[in-house]
Amino acid sequence: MNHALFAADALLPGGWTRNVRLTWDAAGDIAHVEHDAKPVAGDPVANGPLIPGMVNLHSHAFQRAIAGLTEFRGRSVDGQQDSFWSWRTLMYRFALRLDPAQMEAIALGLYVEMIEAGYTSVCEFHYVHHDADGRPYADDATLALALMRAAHRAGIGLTLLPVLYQTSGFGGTAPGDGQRRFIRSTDSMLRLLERLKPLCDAQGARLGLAPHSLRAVPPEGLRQALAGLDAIDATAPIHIHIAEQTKEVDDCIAWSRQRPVAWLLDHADVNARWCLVHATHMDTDEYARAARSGAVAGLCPTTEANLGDGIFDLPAWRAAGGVWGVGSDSHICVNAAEELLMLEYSQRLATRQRNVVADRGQPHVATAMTLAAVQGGAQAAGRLDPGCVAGLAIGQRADFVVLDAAQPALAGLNAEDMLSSHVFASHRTSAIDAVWVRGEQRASGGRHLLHDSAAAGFVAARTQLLSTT
Ligand code: NGQ
Ligand code: ZN
Repeated sequence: MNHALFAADALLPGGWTRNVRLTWDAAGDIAHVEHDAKPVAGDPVANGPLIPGMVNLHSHAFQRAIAGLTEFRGRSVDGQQDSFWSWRTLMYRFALRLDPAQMEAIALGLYVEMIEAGYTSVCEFHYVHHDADGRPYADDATLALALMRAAHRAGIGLTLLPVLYQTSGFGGTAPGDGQRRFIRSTDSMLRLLERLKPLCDAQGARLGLAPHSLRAVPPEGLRQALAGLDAIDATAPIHIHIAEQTKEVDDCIAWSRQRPVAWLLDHADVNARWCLVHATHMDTDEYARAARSGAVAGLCPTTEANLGDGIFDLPAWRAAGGVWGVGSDSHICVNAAEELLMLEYSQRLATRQRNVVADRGQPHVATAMTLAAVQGGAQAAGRLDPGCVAGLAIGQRADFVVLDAAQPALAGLNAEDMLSSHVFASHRTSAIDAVWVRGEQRASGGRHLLHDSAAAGFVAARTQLLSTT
C-alpha cells in the first residue's frame, strides 16, 4: 500500500498551503507534511483541494431512520403546536421498536453516508440500551456492540458515549414508560463502561460518558457517574445535552433557581473534557463562564433548526474564547459542509451581517469554520493528542477529504474559493471526490466502497421497522 498523497492545495492547521505531500505510517498516523513538494513517482495525486476530515460530535444513529417522517402537523401530541416535545413523542415510539440487527444496519447506512459527506469520525451519544420491554439484554452491551461494529465496517473513527438516563424531569421525576429502554442505575452504567473500555481500545475507538441532560440525571447520579468514569479513564470525554429548549431552562429555574448551564458550572468540574451539546439558551454570564471552562459547544445547526430550538449566539461564544464543533444529532441532514452553511446562515439571519464566523486571521468564512470545527470536534471526541484527529499535521490521524476540482461549482477557482463554493454554492456532497480515514481510502468518486450494500441494508431495516407499528 502506498502511504502518500500529493495535493496542489491543502488546508493545514495554519491555512492553505501549496504543493503538499502527505505521508503516513502503517498505523494511519501522519508522518510527514512536506510543503512546496513534488509528487514522487507512484504517489496518488488529489483531484482537488485537500481538507481535514470533520468530526461529527453528536449523533443518535437510530434517528436517521425517522429523518423526514415527522415533517407534518400532528394532532397536538402535547396539546399545543408541534414542537420539540411532540417530535420527541414520535421519536420515542420508533425507538421502542428497534432491534439490534436494525440498529447495526441503520448505523452502517448512516456512517457510510457520513464518510461520503466529509465526516471521518463520529461521537455516538448512545442511549437505547435495553430490549423492547426495557429489560437488559443477556449481554448488556448488545446495542453498543452493534454501533461499534457498524463504525468498524464503515471505517469511521468512533467516540462511543454510553448515556446515563434516570429521570424524566428535574427533581427526580420517575421515567416514563416510553423511556424504558434508556434507564440505568449508575452502577450498571459503570459496569458497562468497564466492559466496553478494552473493546474500544482494541478498535482504536475512544470511550466516554454522556449524562443525557440535567432533566434525566439527578445530582447524585451525576456526581457518582463522573467519579466512576474518572476511575476508569480520567481523560475520557463527557457530553451532556443542555439548555436546548426554553422549557428546560424554565423547569431548571423552577427546580434550582438557576439556569441549567449556570447550575452545571456550579456543581460539576466542567473543563476541556466536556462537550455542552446545544447550549442554545444561555445568558451573558453563562456564555462567558462556559467558554472560559474550556468545554466545547456542540452545535447541531440543522437539527436545531429542524426541532425549533433557537439560535446559539456564536459571536458571544467566540468573543469569550469558546471552542465549538458541529454534529448532525437527529440526522435530518448528514453533511459536514451543510452544518457549516446552516450555522453561518443562522448567524447572518440573527445579526443581519455577513461572514460572521470569519476572523481577521482567516477572512474566508468556510476556511475559518472548517479549521475551528475540526479542532473543536477533535477535542469533543477526546482525540486531541498525537494519533488524533485535529487536522493535517504530523502525529494526527490521516483523515482527510479531497474536493472535486472538476465539479462545476468549483472548477477553475483557487483553493479557498473552492472550499467556499463547496460549502455555500454546490450541492455539497457532490463536490467531494475522495475520503481517507486512518490512511485508508474509504470513498472514491464520491462513493463509499459499501455505498450500495449499506444503503440497501438501511432501507430494509427502516421498511421492517415501519411495518411493525
Ligand atoms: C435525544 N434529542 O436524546 O435524542 C434528544 C431528545 C430528550 C435532542 N435533544 C430526547 N435533540 O431530549 O429528552
Ligand atoms: Zn442529542
